[in-house]
Amino acid sequence: MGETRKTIKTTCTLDCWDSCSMLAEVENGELISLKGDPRNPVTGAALCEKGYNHLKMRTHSERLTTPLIRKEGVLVESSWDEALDLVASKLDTLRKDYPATALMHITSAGNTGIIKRLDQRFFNAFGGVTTAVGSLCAGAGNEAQRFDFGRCLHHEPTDLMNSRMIILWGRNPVATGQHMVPWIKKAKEKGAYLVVIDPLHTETTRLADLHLMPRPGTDGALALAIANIIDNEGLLDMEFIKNNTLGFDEFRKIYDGFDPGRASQITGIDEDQIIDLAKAYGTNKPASIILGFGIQRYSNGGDTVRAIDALGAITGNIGRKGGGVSYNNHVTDHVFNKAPLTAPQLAVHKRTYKIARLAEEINTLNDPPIRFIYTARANPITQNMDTEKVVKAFESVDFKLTLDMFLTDTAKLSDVVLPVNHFLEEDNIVMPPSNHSYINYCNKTVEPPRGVKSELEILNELAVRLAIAEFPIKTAEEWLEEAMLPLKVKYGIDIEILKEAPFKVPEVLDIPWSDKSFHTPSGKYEFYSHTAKKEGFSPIAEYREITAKRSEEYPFYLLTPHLRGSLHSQQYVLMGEDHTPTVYMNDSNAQRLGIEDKELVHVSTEKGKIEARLSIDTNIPEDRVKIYEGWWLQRNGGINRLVPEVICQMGLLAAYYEVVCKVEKIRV
Ligand SMILES: Nc1nc2c(c(=O)[nH]1)N[C@H]1C(S)=C(S)[C@@H](COP(=O)(O)OP(=O)(O)OC[C@H]3O[C@@H](n4cnc5c(=O)[nH]c(N)nc54)[C@H](O)[C@@H]3O)O[C@H]1N2
Ligand SMILES: Nc1nc2c(c(=O)[nH]1)N[C@H]1C(S)=C(S)[C@@H](COP(=O)(O)OP(=O)(O)OC[C@H]3O[C@@H](n4cnc5c(=O)[nH]c(N)nc54)[C@H](O)[C@@H]3O)O[C@H]1N2
Ligand code: SF4
Ligand SMILES: [Mo]
Repeated sequence: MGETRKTIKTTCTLDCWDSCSMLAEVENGELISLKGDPRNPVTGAALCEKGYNHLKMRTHSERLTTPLIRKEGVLVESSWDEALDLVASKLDTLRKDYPATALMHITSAGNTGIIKRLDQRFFNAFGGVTTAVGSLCAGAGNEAQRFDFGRCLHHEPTDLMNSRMIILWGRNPVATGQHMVPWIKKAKEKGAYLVVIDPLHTETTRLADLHLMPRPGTDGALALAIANIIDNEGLLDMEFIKNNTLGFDEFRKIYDGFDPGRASQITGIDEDQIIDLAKAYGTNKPASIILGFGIQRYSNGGDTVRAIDALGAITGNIGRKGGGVSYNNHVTDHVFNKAPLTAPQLAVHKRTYKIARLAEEINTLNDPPIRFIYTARANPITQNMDTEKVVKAFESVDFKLTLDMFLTDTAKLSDVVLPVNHFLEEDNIVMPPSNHSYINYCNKTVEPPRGVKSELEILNELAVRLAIAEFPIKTAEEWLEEAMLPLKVKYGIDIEILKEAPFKVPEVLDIPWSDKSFHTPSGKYEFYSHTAKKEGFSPIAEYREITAKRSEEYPFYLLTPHLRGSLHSQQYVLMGEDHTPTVYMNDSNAQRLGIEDKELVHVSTEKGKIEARLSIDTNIPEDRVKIYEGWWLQRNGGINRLVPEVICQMGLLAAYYEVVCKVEKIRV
């Protein structure tokens, strides 16, 4: 046998801001190492810890390699034929007895590659099932920027080199998308002033020249006060406002009510600091605002993003090198044709459910009720709100099928579990995420473990068993080629070229909105959005208090942000058996409650109670505590037991951080 060491181009498919271009070293069919592909200048040669950990995840001893079927209450190993025959017969019965909408399709972003959308085609061809609307993630901000700009466009991190000031607002890139960090550091070396606005100390706030800590969910008031001060100081860019925006006078009426004193009362930030920040933002141009998703996980989240967008517009920072209000990046419509993968025209029936109210929807959907839940690339038992209610709702449904690599909390509650490929074991394409505009091919690097199938193979086998003609049997490559046809026709980029190297999406302006041609109905930046009004929202950004109020009984805001070492619940499997969450609390609170560091405590909300281990953190303000999300319920985690199903209407977003709690010593 000859020498077979190869370097194969692939891409991290985790739902991260970065979607790193990767290179895999493969020797004699074994994966030896992973590294970043420097041909993508934004993500470069280094991966994050989770990226390198894909090697361990792929070969983890807990990885599922056999289908499981529930028999007499217990999940037992089965053959593929038995499992697929069972699933096919359940699907067949369902379509005979009900409209196909008796099936609920739950997917999330366990893998961001486009081939995964094929299950939409499958279910549309099956008859049209109950599908999700709304968001667990970024939905409110996406809608906000649709109202303001027409769509979301993100400056590339390389553009931070042109910024004199950077405001990271509710985003923690050191933990959640680290490839922005070198550019932030370089910008600082060039003299940029870095402000971080976050109610918690984080890995990122350590880099800040100024860290402001608003009370959770109050940033809208802060932004309106900044607008007020900028106006009073004569720092408005009237030329930009006049030429490129709609509805400024209405917006002015809103921010007139927010003087620094009022904003200070609402946010808990010193008046002087608010004034200094406003003056700094109004004078240091260009200034870039980089918004995170943390900022909008509240019932007022959409309006918060709209109020902050407006700061970019009143100072003329929009469409400018080194400026902008960057949030998300929707740049690929013209190079990607979803239609072959999703085929919405095939659906005979249509019904939607709000993903942020999953349990409520399962419980109340009728005519037909939900009889079958199909979950892929998602772990709703751990990640959706109000775990207890979700568990009960799942238990009430006749048949649950989960496709995953691990026996997650959701898989564990299912009737059939099918083990699927790791992304390194299959072909796929990943569209640009927020941080850059490169499309990346994921070449299959190695064979999957024996006993594992790709999702496409599973869908193919079910389509044959159910004789679904509109789900023709094709390879991943064939489907991908169809979806990428615009790229080939318009730019001559065929799949073989894409397989070789990261490819920058053509016709994307280096600086978003530099042509001042906004995608709103008026073609202008819209402080006042008729579209928002038509859709039932305030036409202008306004500030409303969140519904969660601290009280004597529940004295703390509970923040549950993302952990650096895991993508949601996914890499917690590397942490061993004990998933008792850590709750971070200020030392004076701990003293008052008579709790020692590392002691077990109860954390409770109106929804539920969990056990957690206390970690004293002097940096946390007295009115809030922090627990990272993602800990597995089956291992004593499950922090969403504490979180009620509160929703932000804009984007139908799960308002995860809108909750108050208490912490108590466990008395034995
Ligand atoms: N390591 C790791 N990386 C990830 C993920 C992960 O789970 N782990 N998840 C990925 C996904 S799906 C997403 S959506 C992104 C999210 O990426 P980010 O938006 O960076 O992360 P979040 O943890 O949602 O929130 C960011 C920050 O917002 C702060 N925050 C909370 N409430 C408020 C508020 O009221 N005002 C302000 N100003 N700030 C607030 C939090 O304290 C937190 O530090 O990360 C992606 N990357
Ligand atoms: N309290 C609280 N809860 C939160 C958040 C928060 O900040 N606080 N953040 C929310 C956010 S932003 C998000 S995006 C959601 C994420 O919610 P989910 O996407 O449900 O969370 P993950 O834990 O990433 O689950 C993805 C699952 O997909 C599996 N998987 C990976 N690749 C594949 C594949 O190719 N095929 C299949 N079939 N499965 C695969 C993984 O093993 C994993 O079990 O969580 C939300 N939940
Ligand atoms: S998780 Fe994000 S930063 Fe880490 S390797 Fe994957 S894409 Fe890159
Ligand atoms: Mo997310």
